[in-house]
Amino acid sequence: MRGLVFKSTGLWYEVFVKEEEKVYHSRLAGRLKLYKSELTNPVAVGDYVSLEKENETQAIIVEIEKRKNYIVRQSPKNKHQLHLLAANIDLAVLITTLREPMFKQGFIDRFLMTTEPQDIPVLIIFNKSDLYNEQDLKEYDLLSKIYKSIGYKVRLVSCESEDGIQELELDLQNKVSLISGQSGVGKSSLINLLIPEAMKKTNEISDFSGKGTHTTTFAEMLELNSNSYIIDSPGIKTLSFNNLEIMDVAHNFREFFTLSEACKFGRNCTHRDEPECRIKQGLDDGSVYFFRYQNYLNILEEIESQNYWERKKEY
Ligand SMILES: Nc1nc2c(ncn2[C@@H]2O[C@H](COP(=O)(O)OP(=O)(O)OP(=O)(O)O)[C@@H](O)[C@H]2O)c(=O)[nH]1
Ligand SMILES: [Mg+2]
Ligand SMILES: [Zn+2]
Repeated sequence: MRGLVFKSTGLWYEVFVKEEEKVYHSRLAGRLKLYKSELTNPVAVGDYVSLEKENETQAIIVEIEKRKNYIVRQSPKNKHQLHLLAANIDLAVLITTLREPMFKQGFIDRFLMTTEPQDIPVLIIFNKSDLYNEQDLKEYDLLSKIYKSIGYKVRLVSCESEDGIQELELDLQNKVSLISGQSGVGKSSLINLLIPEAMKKTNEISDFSGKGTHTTTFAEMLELNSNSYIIDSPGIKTLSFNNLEIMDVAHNFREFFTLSEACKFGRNCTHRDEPECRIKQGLDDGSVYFFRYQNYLNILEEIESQNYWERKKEY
């Protein structure tokens, strides 16, 4: 049987088998468990798998189909491991807000480090527009200008007033979209607006934090309509890049990569102290945004400050 993993709780996977219109509560075959792997979990939401039926409700995952793409993140628990967040997605939706929680300046660019290597289209959403003052709206204008000019889609919405939600819904048609973002930005609120039936369920399965909010703890795929799916995911606390090298970062800043053709050292230029660097020229002539360059330098600095031997050590 072939099935689609739509929910993963670590040990168990909920797998939907289309021919039977049925969900199997599934475990991984022992040989698929990855010992000493750098991945914390071998199967993710969005994966297509082969199942062996155990009984009417349970099955064993015996094979994982080749993925079109996937998103990994450094595991929050072990920095030497990568957490596989989702597979086979058509759009990565990053929800941010300029208000509550406070906007982290480098966060968008850090997030893009997880989607760029796989060329996954990204939609950046600024939520909670109902709370923005004039200053915030100006900041939004600047940020949307920056990211649109680089080739990302940007939207201003409010889950409270529902401004921009209809347009956003159109962006999600006929796709599998992964919704991510820091905790509290409104991922679940958005999903509850788009899929009202999801609300009751979310409240049942989420941890109750005691502050009147529900925190999503597992990734889960939900049906928007017959050909559109969205994946809710747990809030991102921090994004670190133990797994990246300096050149990976340089190549994953989209506009830097394009322009680096004109750097003296071409694709090997780190755009810092090299002579005749097109990116640094761009800072002067306005073709490169300082905001992006600054975030770029911050990521490089973080990677370099990690102890080299610790990074290379066997685990
Ligand atoms: N004012 C305002 N509040 C919002 C908006 N969207 C969400 N909120 C509130 O923000 C809080 C957090 O929303 P959630 O949807 O739970 O956030 P989340 O991103 O799913 O958080 P995690 O599951 O912890 O990652 C809730 O109290 C929401 O009511 C909005 O557009 N405007
Ligand atoms: Mg949530
Ligand atoms: Zn350069």
